[in-house]
Amino acid sequence: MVPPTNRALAGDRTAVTYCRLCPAHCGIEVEVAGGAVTRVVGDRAHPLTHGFTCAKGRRLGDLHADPDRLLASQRRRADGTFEPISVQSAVASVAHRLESILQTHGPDSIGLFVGTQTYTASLTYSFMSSWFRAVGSRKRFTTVTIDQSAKIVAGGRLGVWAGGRQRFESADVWLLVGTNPLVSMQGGDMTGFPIHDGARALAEARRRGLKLIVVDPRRSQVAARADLHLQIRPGTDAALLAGLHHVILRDAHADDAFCSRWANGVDELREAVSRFTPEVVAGIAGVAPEQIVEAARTFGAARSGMATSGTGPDMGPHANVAEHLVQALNVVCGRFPREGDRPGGVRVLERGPRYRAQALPPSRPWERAPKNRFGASWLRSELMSPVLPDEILLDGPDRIRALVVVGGNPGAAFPDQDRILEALEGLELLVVLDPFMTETARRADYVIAPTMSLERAEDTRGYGHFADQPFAQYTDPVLPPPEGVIHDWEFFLRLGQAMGLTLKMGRRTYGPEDRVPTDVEALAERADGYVDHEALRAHPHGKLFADVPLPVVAPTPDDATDRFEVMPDDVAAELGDAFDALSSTQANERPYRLIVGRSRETMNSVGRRLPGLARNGYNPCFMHPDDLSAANLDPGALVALTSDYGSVTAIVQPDATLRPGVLTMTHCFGGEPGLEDDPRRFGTNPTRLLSLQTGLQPISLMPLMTAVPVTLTPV
Ligand SMILES: Nc1nc2c(c(=O)[nH]1)N[C@H]1C(S)=C(S)[C@@H](COP(=O)(O)OP(=O)(O)OC[C@H]3O[C@@H](n4cnc5c(=O)[nH]c(N)nc54)[C@H](O)[C@@H]3O)O[C@H]1N2
Ligand SMILES: Nc1nc2c(c(=O)[nH]1)N[C@H]1C(S)=C(S)[C@@H](COP(=O)(O)OP(=O)(O)OC[C@H]3O[C@@H](n4cnc5c(=O)[nH]c(N)nc54)[C@H](O)[C@@H]3O)O[C@H]1N2
Ligand code: SF4
Ligand SMILES: [Mo]
Repeated sequence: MVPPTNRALAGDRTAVTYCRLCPAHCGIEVEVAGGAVTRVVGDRAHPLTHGFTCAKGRRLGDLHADPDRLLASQRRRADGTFEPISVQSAVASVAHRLESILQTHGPDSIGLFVGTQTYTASLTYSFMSSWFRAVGSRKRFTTVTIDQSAKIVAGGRLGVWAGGRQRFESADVWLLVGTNPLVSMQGGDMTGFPIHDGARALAEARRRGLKLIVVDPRRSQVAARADLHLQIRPGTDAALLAGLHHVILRDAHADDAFCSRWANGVDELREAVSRFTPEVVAGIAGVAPEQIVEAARTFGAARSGMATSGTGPDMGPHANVAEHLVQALNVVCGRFPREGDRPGGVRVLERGPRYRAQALPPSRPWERAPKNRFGASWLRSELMSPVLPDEILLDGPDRIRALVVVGGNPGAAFPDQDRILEALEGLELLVVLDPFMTETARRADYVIAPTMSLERAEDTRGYGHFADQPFAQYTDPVLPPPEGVIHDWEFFLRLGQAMGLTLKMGRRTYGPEDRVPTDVEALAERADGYVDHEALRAHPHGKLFADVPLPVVAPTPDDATDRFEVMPDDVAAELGDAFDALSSTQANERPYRLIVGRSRETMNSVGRRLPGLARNGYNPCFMHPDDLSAANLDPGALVALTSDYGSVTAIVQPDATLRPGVLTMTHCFGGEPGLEDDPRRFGTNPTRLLSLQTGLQPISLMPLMTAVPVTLTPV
């Protein structure tokens, strides 16, 4: 089903390409012998990554050749076992079943869950989205809303700057709150932190004088390289950030000119943070008052540089208000590109936004957005993912009866594993596109076996905002795809055609009778940037295109009157609640706080089963060595972790970079409940400790995923 490409893929050779497991897109060289990958090394000629790779990238070949990989699509039999089927019959059967559900129950009875392995695949996202638009359903979910939905809420209440973000590359200071980009490679629009060979970029920046401030309960890889590390108690970010605002306003570090032109509510902010003196915050967050003052002064006194954040504050108990205070630091200190400045990110393969020196007002889309049958809002054309299980399980005329999951494994990744598994089992039809029989795929009626990255032609379109230089790269497929697999994007096109739908993408439409393009054609057809596809293909290592225009911020329009709202009433009320909750002296009977954190060896669940990749083979529960000895535990001991909601068993290991009292365990391990419950072999799934019922954030309905109170008992 995969159309033949026009390049010879046979023979032993070394191919130049880039890794697509995470947004860093590291240049790699792939040695191929006998049709399989024998070695992956960094591409030293890559203009941005200079040969840098990580352990999981170097195991890409093993991931493709994994003996557990699905080489054909699967259909579930009546007895629950699976049988292989051809892609043609899978497309036809899925189309038929979806059409019948569509006819009886309408488009909103069909759901789509978009996982993280779609984001770096060049064509999947647009074909999948246009298929879903053609179906006419609004029940779209992505991992973004079990991740950092606080950023949507904060931007919606504060407003955003139309001039883009400042550049790390020319900043004097940078504040990272609960993000570890040297491991997560979360950069670009998310944090502005360079992700291409980030350690080297950071070292260079510090040599020219950049001051790095990191807020994290763990001395993470990036915290270890910071000028100032505030090793706070988990979940106290809102208080710490309020403390930074307190000192910045008190010591006159605010950018008064910027605020008086662009911001409302600075007096309300001053009032709201007045209680958060360095001494009070020190008591809450467990760091010295001098550190808080120093962080505020270092940030406030700099000329440029932003405050940015990751999952740490956004998965915590006061996520929306903590994230609001992060973004508000940039407003109060005027940390945005002005007229004539160059904002961060350079697009080469697509046209970027038009940057203007102007505030866009709070949009509060949830106050106007349509609501689902139990009152949850659509934001950015998706429903907040935490409501997915209820959308399936709670009765109603537009209940989701069929779900398509692509590049995701909600059965492992979703908070409250029991509930999501119950929901997946309650569907009339579950279709999962995944190369592996995951917890999600095992519950599917059809599992579609897709190509993997080295079998696809792709380009770096969509990632321009992650690079500070005009970089772009195209890659041919390196390996011929196994016979029974199909590109994800092609599955959606053929499914649409089988359902009689026309897919619309920009100027291009694909109707039921149209020929299915090759991936090279499909990539070339959507090119609308500064470099045409032929030119791009001439540079296998990728290229810095010197003649691509660098973005510049246009002047403020004469009629610009919109302003940021730095402390609206609802945020002030939430900050008040956070103060009360955080300063209450009542001891929680669960003494430890379990926090989130990514491992370098895995990309969510990708790589968890590759022998020798994850250092221990499982995901340990790390704790401070002093906590380990106080609890009389040896490294490798089995313990039970219990939250207010659930209980798991895990293996403890020491980690002196943690703040005492803090436990950390990476997610997406653990495997099939009941079948793979051995934590030493399969690891532990921390989502079993999380609740979708209680402790949800307002608006986003985000559950508590970090700073989770737990008890630990030896087993
Ligand atoms: N190697 C690898 N890279 C990945 C992923 C992966 O699984 N593996 N996942 C990708 C995905 S889906 C995402 S969303 C991004 C996430 O990207 P990041 O948010 O940068 O993720 P982490 O590297 O886990 O960094 C989060 C940091 O927050 C800290 N933290 C935990 N709780 C708190 C808290 O209460 N307050 C504060 N201030 N800090 C806290 C943790 O100690 C950790 O160092 O990474 C992406 N990149
Ligand atoms: N406890 C806890 N839970 C968390 C988090 C946490 O920090 N703590 N983090 C949350 C976050 S931020 C996120 S984003 C989610 C991650 O949620 P998901 O994105 O759902 O997680 P993954 O397990 O990485 O799912 C990716 C799936 O894609 C498959 N895959 C790989 N390559 C391809 C391909 O080419 N095509 C297709 N179709 N599939 C492919 C993989 O086999 C895997 O099953 O997890 C969330 N869950
Ligand atoms: S997974 Fe590793 S090698 Fe691949 S792009 Fe990300 S950092 Fe680079
Ligand atoms: Mo994520």
